[in-house]
Amino acid sequence: MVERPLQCQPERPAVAEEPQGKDEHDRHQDEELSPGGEPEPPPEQEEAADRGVKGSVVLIEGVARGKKGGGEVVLDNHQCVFVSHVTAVGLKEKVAIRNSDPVLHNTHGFLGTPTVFNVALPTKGQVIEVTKYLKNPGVIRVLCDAHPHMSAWMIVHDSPYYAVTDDKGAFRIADVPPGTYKVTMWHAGFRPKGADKDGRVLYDEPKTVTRELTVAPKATATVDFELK
Ligand SMILES: [Cu+2]
Repeated sequence: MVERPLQCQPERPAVAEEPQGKDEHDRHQDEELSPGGEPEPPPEQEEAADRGVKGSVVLIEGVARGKKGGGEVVLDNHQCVFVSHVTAVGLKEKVAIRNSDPVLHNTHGFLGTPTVFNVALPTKGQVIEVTKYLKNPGVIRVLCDAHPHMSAWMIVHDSPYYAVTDDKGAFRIADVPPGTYKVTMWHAGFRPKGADKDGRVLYDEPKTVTRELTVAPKATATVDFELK
């Protein structure tokens, strides 16, 4: 089997012959398209048909007791994007970075300005655990030092009571001890605001919405958030 080297650039489709009857305007449009057709929407703007928002993080604050965190996140460098674009993890839960590509990725996490972890993964299939570097809760911005277009978010929470919304914008957090809590929804921000010096699209500031929620013993409580 021969693998083509992965270039981490949007590739142009191979064109055997010049299409007939196209004017310059059409040709220019073709160049804007990715090989699969329409460019994908940026992950910050993913929205389901019923307007559910994927990739928001829901955090229950101040839960000092309850379940043990058994979560595990593997942040994959796959075809030159981070999978998943938004992840969440509890302190002391396991976090690893994987490279599924035959190119060097350098995964670099920042909590504000300081670096939290910075790992080079030159080899396909390589996995490096970074759990020990995650010492504080917060929102980690993850970038690739080798590829300016790669970015992701990793939210580190102080308890195992968190969730990332699914394709429909839904979430579920199990085994919450009865009580009244603040529940915060975090979203990366979705209004494009230009680009940084490396050409990354920048969005407005991440958004948070906090609600109060009471969980009765052995009952299911629901909470809705709206992004505006
Ligand atoms: Cu990379």
